[in-house]
Amino acid sequence: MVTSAPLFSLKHELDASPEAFGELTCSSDALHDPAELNRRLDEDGYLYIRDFFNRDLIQAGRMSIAERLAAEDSLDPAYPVEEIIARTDKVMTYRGDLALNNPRMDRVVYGPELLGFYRNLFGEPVRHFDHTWFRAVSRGQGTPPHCDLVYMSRGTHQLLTCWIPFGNVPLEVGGLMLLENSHKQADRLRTYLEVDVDLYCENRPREVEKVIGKGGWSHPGWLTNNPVSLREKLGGRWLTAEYQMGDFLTFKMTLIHASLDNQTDRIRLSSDTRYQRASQPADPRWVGENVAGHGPRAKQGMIC
Ligand SMILES: O=C(O)CCC(=O)C(=O)O
Ligand SMILES: [Fe+2]
Repeated sequence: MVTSAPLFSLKHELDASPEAFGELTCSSDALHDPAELNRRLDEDGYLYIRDFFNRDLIQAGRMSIAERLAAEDSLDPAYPVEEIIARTDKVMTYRGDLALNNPRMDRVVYGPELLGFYRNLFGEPVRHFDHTWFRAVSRGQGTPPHCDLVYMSRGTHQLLTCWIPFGNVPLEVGGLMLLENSHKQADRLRTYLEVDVDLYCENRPREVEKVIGKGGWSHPGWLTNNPVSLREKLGGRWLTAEYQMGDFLTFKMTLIHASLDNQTDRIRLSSDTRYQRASQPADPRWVGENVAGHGPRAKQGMIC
């Protein structure tokens, strides 16, 4: 991985020294050995599988997004649509709407290849959440450090996220990065990991007004806005890769992750979706045709 130019996350310049920054370990060699995959998943908290999907499938998903972005006039007309170059006045991050009613996207994220992978990994029938998280990240934007548990802890915690790039993502375009061994720091992160972003304190009028009155969040779910000082505190390295179309990354609910900032006008496209054993309970916020998500139906008051 060549890191000659400075890299940023949430506008903080990352420490690119070998103690602080490194490359994800690829597990494609163990693809057909579920015992070994599970051993690595427990040890590392993630599996990075390169070259898994047929690129035509990813390219088809990518084009479905390109067409929608072009139709809403988010792309710079000076470039071919398939290059997915943003108009400079467009700021984008989370764009779940782009994956709604999108068969070419569903074909990738809920297709037989990926479900087969999880079936093998879990060793029994699996299910996925019915919501597809999708991101179209424009210049200067990135995702703050967090664990996914705080957004989806009302069912089994033996749930895995799958992050799929829909386009090649060189470092300057800003892909996902994982904090090495952070899944082994659950004791230190206990207060944070107990957060459920849809709970609120009904005995605190300001919180009730924010969550129920204004539809806001009691807690954003982020651990911090400073990936550099977080790493200095917790240790480990920020791990990432020069992702290629066809790759995916899967990881545990308690593994800290964030993204590099996009330093280009190319929009970074990626999905993140969730998979678990079918025999275990699923978080009801993410199940069904019209999911509750983090909307009003998901909010639960408690006395704090
Ligand atoms: O793609 C990103 O920037 C964030 C993705 C993420 O948080 C996830 O995959 O759980
Ligand atoms: Fe996440």
